[in-house]
Amino acid sequence: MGDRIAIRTCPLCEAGCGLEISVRDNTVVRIRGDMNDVFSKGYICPKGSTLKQLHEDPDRLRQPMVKRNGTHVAVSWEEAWAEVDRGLSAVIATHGRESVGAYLGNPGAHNLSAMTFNRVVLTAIGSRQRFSASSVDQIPKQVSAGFMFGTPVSVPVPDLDRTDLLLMLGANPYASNGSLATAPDWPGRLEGIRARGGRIIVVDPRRSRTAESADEWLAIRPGTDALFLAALINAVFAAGRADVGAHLADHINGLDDVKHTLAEFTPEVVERVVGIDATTIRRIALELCDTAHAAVYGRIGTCTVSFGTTASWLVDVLNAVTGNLDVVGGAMFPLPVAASPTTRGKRGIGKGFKTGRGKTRVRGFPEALGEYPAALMAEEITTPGSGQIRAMVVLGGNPVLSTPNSQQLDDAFASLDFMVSVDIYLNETSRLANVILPPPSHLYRSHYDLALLNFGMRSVANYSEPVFELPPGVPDEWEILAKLAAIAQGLGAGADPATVDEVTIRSIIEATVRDETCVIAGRNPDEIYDALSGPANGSLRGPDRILDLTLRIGPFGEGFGANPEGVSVAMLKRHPHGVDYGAMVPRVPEVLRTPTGKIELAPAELLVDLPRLRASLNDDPDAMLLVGRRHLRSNNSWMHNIRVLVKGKPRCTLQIHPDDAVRLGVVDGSPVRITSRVGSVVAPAEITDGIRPRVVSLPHGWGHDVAGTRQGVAHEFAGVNSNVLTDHEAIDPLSGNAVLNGIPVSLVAATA
Ligand SMILES: Nc1nc2c(c(=O)[nH]1)N[C@H]1C(S)=C(S)[C@@H](COP(=O)(O)OP(=O)(O)OC[C@H]3O[C@@H](n4cnc5c(=O)[nH]c(N)nc54)[C@H](O)[C@@H]3O)O[C@H]1N2
Ligand SMILES: Nc1nc2c(c(=O)[nH]1)N[C@H]1C(S)=C(S)[C@@H](COP(=O)(O)OP(=O)(O)OC[C@H]3O[C@@H](n4cnc5c(=O)[nH]c(N)nc54)[C@H](O)[C@@H]3O)O[C@H]1N2
Ligand code: SF4
Ligand SMILES: [Mo]
Repeated sequence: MGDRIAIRTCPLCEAGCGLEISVRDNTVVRIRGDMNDVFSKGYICPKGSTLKQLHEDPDRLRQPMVKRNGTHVAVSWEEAWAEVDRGLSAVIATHGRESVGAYLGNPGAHNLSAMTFNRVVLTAIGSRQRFSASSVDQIPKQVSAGFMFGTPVSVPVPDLDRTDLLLMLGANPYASNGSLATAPDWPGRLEGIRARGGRIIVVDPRRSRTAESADEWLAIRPGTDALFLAALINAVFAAGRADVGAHLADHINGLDDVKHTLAEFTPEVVERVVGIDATTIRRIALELCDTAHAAVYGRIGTCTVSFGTTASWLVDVLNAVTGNLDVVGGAMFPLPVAASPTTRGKRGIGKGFKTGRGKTRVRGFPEALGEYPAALMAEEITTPGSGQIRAMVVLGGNPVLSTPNSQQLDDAFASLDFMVSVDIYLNETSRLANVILPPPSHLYRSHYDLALLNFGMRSVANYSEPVFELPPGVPDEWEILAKLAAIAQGLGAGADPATVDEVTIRSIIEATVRDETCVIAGRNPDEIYDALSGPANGSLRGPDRILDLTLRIGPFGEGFGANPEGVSVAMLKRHPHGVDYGAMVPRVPEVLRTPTGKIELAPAELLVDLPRLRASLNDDPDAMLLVGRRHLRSNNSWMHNIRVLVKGKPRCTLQIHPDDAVRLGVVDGSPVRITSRVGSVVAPAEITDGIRPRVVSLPHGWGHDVAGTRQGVAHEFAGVNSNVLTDHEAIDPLSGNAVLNGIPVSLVAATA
């Protein structure tokens, strides 16, 4: 029998590459890049093909696990649900709904079930104790975008394919494949900039692979990007070159405020702490003004730092004042195909964005995007009092490795009355759960990148059908989430996920037809329901049905008859390689959702942190600081059980400059003890001049040698957990994001 070819989008990272999967006798024989994918055109990284190994990994859970006498045993779904019902109901009955916390992990952003049903679980739990990987990642960018442009997904992305100068801070797309700027083959797109005679400047304390391939590498001191950006903006004003462009002139507030509030941050004032000289800062400021198509882009190294929100804000201010915001080849607003906050509602104006609608129980830290800082999860669990978290629901996350002060969180989770993890592995976090509910392998699920395409460099849409049909009795991930929601709501272990699905879609339809700006405003909800659910539309259910609605009311949507050629799930099924509606287009003012209908260049909510920025000018430039890094063959903490991805040279090493190594008496490969305010680990030294002196780098997502997990390969290549060192007290005050880069540490040579 010949091989069957299945086409699907890779769910592992933000690049969203098209995969061509050859299947023979219900087995994957090969995975390669889909040459016909409208966006990725055959590009794939080494992780993409390992969906086969992930699918076949014997350690990947196929059955629910329940902890009995301290060890996890496989049980039937019925037993697992009964256990969840007992555990959750008891905590809710005794301590109330506020005592149930939830943590949502990163893979949920790449997962259609999670994108559509995680919120159903949260609503059913009905507690404000919500945490997610967002606050160890991108929430600063969402907060700054929210205040500037009106929604937390109004994030400008660099128009890589048409820019001639890219200033990139704290990102290493050669390893990460890009983030909050969705496009496959970032490396190829960067090489394209240079091939057309453009320039790339990389700002990074490490000479990353991306820095190596750039025209210029600026080895900034960790945590000082906000000062660097402030000085660049200052220099643009000082040169009399600030010009937002005629296209923005009528749509912007706060230009003078920016000029005045940043007047003190001259290149000469910041150079000592930032570690980049004033002449270079002034030169780059002018280059950004002089180049017709230039873009500034910042990612992890500008977000997961003490001034994450300020740096994220200043990236867009710099784009604006150099005339590069919302222009081709600059930083542009994506136009996602599925309806999103930037396309829904009234065009050009909105309610705007707020934080602080709630405060954490223990220290009164303000909410952002409906959640609290992951760094503060532990204290909410361990501090007694009304509202203390006594149960946790963890959805596709591994916070014991991924969030600050891991040991503290590990202890806190261990002290809970009840914990449930929806996870494919028994790992460092799920080992602490009373019940683990495993979704099926990714190849059993449909897919659409509902979240990441909000940041797409082109308006593309790809829908993937499941590669394999789910065996009977095995629930899809959305069914697990729907049932968990039903149980949290008090409907019991016998509740039917289909009922939750029905209630959910009905309420989404009701809200949609009530929205007078929507293409289906005022339509009969039953008619819309039938159009989505009927046999003529493939009898869609679950996430596919919600997706179909979202696509059909989007800017390119079928509109329930309004635009018969438009996009829908059915239409995308006819186009397995995706549909491409083109490159980004200028979107101001239509994209804005601020109450003024203008871009707010100097929101009061962001200016409040400037005194702290000023104070940081006095920081000791000689302090030893720890930063992280990513590797192309890792994916945060959870792909280390795939042997082809971890074999070879050990990767969990401490990169250290030769001068520091000599001073400490450390040779290549010898163990170094790294100690921070909260913890201490030992890792082998990797001596390299590709790092700034007085900076060391350790990757995150390692430390797989804890007891009680079931990840044989990861255990063999354990490494150490860098988040034992990161400090839960170090939080960006504007967003609640954890500081994961620029951690003060001390080093000593350890004995082997
Ligand atoms: N020091 C330091 N720490 C960091 C970072 C850093 O740069 N430095 N980066 C941070 C960033 S950017 C992020 S996003 C976070 C990530 O933080 P987390 O999301 O908490 O961690 P992951 O390692 O992504 O863990 C994902 C979990 O989901 C499970 N999983 C995988 N696929 C699925 C699925 O389809 N369904 C379900 N239900 N589960 C699944 C995996 O087994 C794993 O347990 O880590 C952060 N931590
Ligand atoms: N292979 C692989 N791909 C991934 C992931 C993965 O774990 N592995 N994770 C995915 C996720 S969840 C995310 S969020 C994205 C992240 O994507 P990126 O933002 O590209 O993340 P990194 O590759 O960690 O690159 C961050 C860079 O910032 C530098 N840096 C550290 N501190 C500072 C600082 O203070 N200032 C400046 N300017 N630079 C600093 C680091 O040295 C590092 O080179 O990657 C995604 N893609
Ligand atoms: S770059 Fe990302 S999406 Fe593309 S194959 Fe690799 S892991 Fe998958
Ligand atoms: Mo992330």
